[in-house]
Amino acid sequence: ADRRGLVVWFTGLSASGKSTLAGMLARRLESHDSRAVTLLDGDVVRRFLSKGLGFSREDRDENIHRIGFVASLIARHGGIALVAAISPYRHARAEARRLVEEAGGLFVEVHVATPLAVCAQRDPKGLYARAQRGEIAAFTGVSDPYEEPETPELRLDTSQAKDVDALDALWYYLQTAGVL
Ligand code: GGZ
Repeated sequence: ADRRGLVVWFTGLSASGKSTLAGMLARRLESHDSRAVTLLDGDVVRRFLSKGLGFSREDRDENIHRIGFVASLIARHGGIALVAAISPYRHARAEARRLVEEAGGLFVEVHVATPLAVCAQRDPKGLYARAQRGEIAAFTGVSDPYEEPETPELRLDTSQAKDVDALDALWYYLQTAGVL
């Protein structure tokens, strides 16, 4: 297996299952891999590292740039970073990949491709309902863009599989790709 630093970057809509999968992967890695695992969850990052940033294109790009930078530092030192952020813009994801690869890390982009209708149906925080009523401007998938990855390393749809099965598919990918 490859002992280089590793970044697994989960991109997808709000409520697509990014944080759940990243959290499950973190727990599995902690019992199977000696490397330190850092979880960078958009929700948490926005309370600390990106406090004060909003959801304009400029602010989202800044948020992704910061997360990509931190992930690249972790990768440089041989660690594992798991990122869960909508990261709706292709060019910002590509830049994060470049930062990580320049730091000698491996970058695995996972598109959590749960359909919008399913995410909006789940609506755990009521954000889709509020966005549909026009109470939240620029909400991804409703009134703001999401640029789908064209060639992600892996695509997972959590409406088609139980979370644990999606995790198994991801685990299988990471092992067969030789990154673990
Ligand atoms: C998208 C929003 C918005 C808007 C608040 N658009 O599902 P959540 O609630 O818990 O996670 C979402 C989070 C998105 O932050 P990210 O850092 O992942 O976004 S980005 O990568 O685009 O920078 C959602 C909540 O914040 N949220 N307003 N307008 N999501």
